[in-house]
Amino acid sequence: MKERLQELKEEALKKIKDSSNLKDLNDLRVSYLGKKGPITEVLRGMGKLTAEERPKIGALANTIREHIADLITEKREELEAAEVNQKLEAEKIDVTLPGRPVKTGSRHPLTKIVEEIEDLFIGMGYQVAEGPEVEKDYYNFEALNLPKGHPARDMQDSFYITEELLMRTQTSPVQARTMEKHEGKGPIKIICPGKVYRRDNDDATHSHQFTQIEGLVVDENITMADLKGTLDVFAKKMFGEDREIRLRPSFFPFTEPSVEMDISCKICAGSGCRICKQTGWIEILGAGMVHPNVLQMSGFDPKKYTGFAFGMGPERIAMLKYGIDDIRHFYTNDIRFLQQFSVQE
Ligand code: 2NL
Repeated sequence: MKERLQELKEEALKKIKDSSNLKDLNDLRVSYLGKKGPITEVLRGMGKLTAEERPKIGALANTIREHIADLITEKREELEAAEVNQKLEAEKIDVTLPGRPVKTGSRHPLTKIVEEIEDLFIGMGYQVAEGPEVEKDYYNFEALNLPKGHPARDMQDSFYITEELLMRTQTSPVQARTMEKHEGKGPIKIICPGKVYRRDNDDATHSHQFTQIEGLVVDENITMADLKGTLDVFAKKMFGEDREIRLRPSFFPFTEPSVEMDISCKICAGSGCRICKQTGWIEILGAGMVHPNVLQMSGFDPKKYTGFAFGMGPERIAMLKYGIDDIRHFYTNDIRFLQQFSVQE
């Protein structure tokens, strides 16, 4: 029996020594030290021993058991340490490697132009006003001196939602709403940026959805000279102090008189080129004195109050300023296009 125990001990020690992972080691622990293990098995046969031998064998069995348990613990610590080291080795990071660049976005060129124009007018005491893109026929047309059946309504084929609701075709309804809110009392000095919608086929210069910025000033004694002075400041701040402006007579149903404003062409300095179509001038915006009917309909007394208004397309402004040849670049989000405007701010 003593020999059998010694044999078991040798066998166990060898197996522990050879075990290469924690699972095998645990299996060994269960098999040698467990209730169904070979040592327990040997002890079960102790009944056949003499009273003298019995405690000796018992003591030996216990010593062997403890020895095996100690060795398993020792081996486990060794294997655990090896596992940690292996993990550390495998997950080692080189802190001297350069970091991955963080991709930052940038403001959209159109957003930049709109904000630049907003800032410019805020600097002249204007407030920014916004309104709904789904608009009542009344504010989009009626209140702007475009009654039902007016031929100019065809000029801007619209997306109608119901008889009385449409996608706004201009930002003027925001101005009409603002005037109505003022209940006939001036002054009003606002600019209204936002998306507008027209039933157009998209091409290099047309889009069914685009951006507009309109301005409106209503007060006593506002004249065409105020309009011209304001637009001159705008043109020079936006395109350069060396630019000239000129006003040409035009027509809009909501202004009388109406004008279109050109700026002098910088590319050819007036001598004629492709951009200015050989004229030396580039059309920038439309404007005029607010039509008395428009003032009246929004609750202002046209005998007491006058006003001027203007409207421009930021896409067109940006295209001229940056030499962009296709309006669709603004909406298709080609990263190569957008990144050109991504300067550090
Ligand atoms: C253009 C022309 C214009 C206006 C917009 C306006 C608004 C009110 C009253 C009177 Cl509430 N006028 N807006 C006036 C003249 C021209 O836009 O070519 N835009 C791109």
